[in-house]
Amino acid sequence: MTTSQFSWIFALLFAGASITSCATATDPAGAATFTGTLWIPPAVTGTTFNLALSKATKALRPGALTNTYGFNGSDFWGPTLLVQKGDAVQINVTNNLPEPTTTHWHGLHIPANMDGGPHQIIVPGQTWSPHFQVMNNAGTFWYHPHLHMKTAEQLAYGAGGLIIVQDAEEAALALPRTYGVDDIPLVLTSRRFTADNQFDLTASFGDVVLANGVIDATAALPAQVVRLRILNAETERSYRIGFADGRTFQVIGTDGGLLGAPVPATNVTLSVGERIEVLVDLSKEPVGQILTLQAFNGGQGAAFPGGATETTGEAGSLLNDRTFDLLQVHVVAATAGAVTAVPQVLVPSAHWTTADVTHQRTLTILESGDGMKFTFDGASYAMDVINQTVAQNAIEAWTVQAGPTSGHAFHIHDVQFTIVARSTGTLNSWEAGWKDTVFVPAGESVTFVAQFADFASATDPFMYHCHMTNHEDGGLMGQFLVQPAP
Ligand SMILES: [Cu+2]
Repeated sequence: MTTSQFSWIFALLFAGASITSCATATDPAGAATFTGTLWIPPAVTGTTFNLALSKATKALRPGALTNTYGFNGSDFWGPTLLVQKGDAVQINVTNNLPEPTTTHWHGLHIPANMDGGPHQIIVPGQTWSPHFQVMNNAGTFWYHPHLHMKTAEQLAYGAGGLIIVQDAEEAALALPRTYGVDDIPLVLTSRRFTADNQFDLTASFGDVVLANGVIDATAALPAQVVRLRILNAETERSYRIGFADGRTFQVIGTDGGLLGAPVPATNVTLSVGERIEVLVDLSKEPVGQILTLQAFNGGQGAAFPGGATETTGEAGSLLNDRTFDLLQVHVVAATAGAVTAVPQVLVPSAHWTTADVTHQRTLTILESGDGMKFTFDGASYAMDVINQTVAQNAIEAWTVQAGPTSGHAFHIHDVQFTIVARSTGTLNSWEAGWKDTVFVPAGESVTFVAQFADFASATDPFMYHCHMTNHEDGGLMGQFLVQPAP
């Protein structure tokens, strides 16, 4: 299906919805609010993809346009790459910015020199053309800049996009999978605005929610089982996502793909870089019904990212320590062939356990200085230093220990892992799924197990880092080589 067909279907949906009143989302600033329509990034298919990153402007608030970045002419964010497991793909990434960038394929299991980390720099005017086989299972992944010390800024301007991997196992399930209709991408972030409507890049926590780049977003969703693919694309904030009416939804997938079976939940916490797929049953909702997806971030305490009480300054936000709206859903008529039941069984996986482990290591996050300086074991990121060396095919347990005052969203490239332990002894039920990013709360540790198979290089490292982009840019990143098996 082409992009224009997607847009056309979505336009029809909205035309049929007769939306007369869209109460605006919470606006704690008390400023004028818009009635936004959730933008669905165009989906592109095939095996050769062209991405061009350029400066743009977007009308986000009354008055001056906001300076943004976007791929392929978008005024914020980029197209969704829809790829098939097993396909050999090439992606031509052209940098039209006046500064260097990189494009990292977050969560994909690919060679280090195709990964788009800090070493694969694309200078202005240049096109970088990585190629790789899609080996991941069906799931929701994403691409974003990874240039050292520029990741937070370039991502904040809007340089990012989703990657949806499809495979035969997912296709065989009775799941909603019509992109933009009953299979909805939802990219959550927030921004603070300066008086002249520009993103305030000194703020680690925004004052205004952007859902797919839209303020006060509303979405017309059909009265049937609907799938949301949610990405936390924040700088630092976590989201405790649930519905205002407390309804139960089903978690069906995590970072690396589908769970073995749906897990019922009324709220799920997503830290920066994490994805989750959920099914929401709207089949019994009357057309015209309005639901609100919210972040239940109040009362979580100062160690929760976004839980501090201050409203101004670098760590302050008007959204801190409160419940706020993410998306308003307007229920419209069901589509033909609607999914009306949640499958009982999804995709069983054989997960790693501690019994499989051939090597273990511990990373300790140290806090120092003015409270914004974090390192792994005292070593700030350096492009020419290899911090860890892993033997190809090793099955390793990594324990990440957070310091006493700040939690971190730990992300490792190359692999999908299984979380086997938290120091609190409590794992959330949906954490049984494949993961590439995990929140490590202040003072706690998390242990995961992964196999470092397929790709090795004596020269090209993979990254591990905190995905809170300001922490990452501040040096909370390391790199590892996977040494070829002898
Ligand atoms: Cu961090």
